[in-house]
Amino acid sequence: MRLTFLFLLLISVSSMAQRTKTVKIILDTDFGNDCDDAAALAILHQLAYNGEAEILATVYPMNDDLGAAAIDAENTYYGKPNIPVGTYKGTYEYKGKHNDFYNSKLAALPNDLQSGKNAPDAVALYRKILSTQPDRSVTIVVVGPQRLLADLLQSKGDSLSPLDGTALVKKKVVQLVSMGTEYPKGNEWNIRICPDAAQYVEEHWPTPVVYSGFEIGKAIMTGERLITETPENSPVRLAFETNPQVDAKKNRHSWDQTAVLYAVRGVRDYWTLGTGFPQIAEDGKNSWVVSKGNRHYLIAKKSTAEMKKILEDMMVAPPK
Ligand SMILES: [Ca+2]
Ligand SMILES: [Ca+2]
Repeated sequence: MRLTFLFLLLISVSSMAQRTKTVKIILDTDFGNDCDDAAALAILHQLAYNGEAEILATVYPMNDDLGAAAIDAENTYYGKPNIPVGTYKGTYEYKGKHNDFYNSKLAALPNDLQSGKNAPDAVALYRKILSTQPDRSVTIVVVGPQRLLADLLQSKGDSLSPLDGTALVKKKVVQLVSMGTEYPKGNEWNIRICPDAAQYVEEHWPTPVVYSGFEIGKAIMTGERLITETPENSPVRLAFETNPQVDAKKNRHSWDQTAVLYAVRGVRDYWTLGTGFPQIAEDGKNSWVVSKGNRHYLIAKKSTAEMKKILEDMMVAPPK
């Protein structure tokens, strides 16, 4: 009797392990200012090849016309030229310079968008995609400033959905993963250049939020294998070759890749989760308050060498 029970238990555990749930992702990325965005999108494509992720859309929060074309070029390189790309059409003045370290180079690779002028408004695209998805099914990963998310929450019901933005997010989104803040305190770029949006999102976002803090990606240097293991037209390689912030070995911190990896795979044995919430000041500085709730931060568990291998294997993997 006991043996039968054990046998059944083993069968059910092994079928649970085999069952892979495809995570529906919208990636919100400030492509161009740092090369980790290009690497994060590459990783997301590899996770999509595995069946671990489905890329519903990619959106660009900056007010220039290069980013959307560069994102479309990388999606095209990975064989997915029709993934929708939305771009910011507003006039917010970010509190930090957004550099074009590689967007013009990537925008020159094959892509049919060519310019943000040909891309839909990103908030409208968010509303359109969310309105067509099953309830509580979409994970949003933001690896840039949170302008679009704050605008989405404050959007009104329209022909795409009668729900206002906050109600639409509450109905359709299961989780927000944010590369932002620093634990236990800091002055992280994505928050600092658009602090009012980050404050609004932290206070009003109606689902659980997991922050992959500055310290998580900072510890993991990746990129050096791109030079020897990928072709010259790889958009990820181009981004790392062009970005002046890489180190002598062409490595850069893995801020955005870690957020994407968590969004798709969860904690695994990579991380554990702390619970609390970030207090975000008007100037974007943050400190974390440890308490109960539905805001979390990643805590590193696996060694940085092991994390580097996991991330870099996917950064250099070819298109399928
Ligand atoms: Ca396209
Ligand atoms: Ca970024």
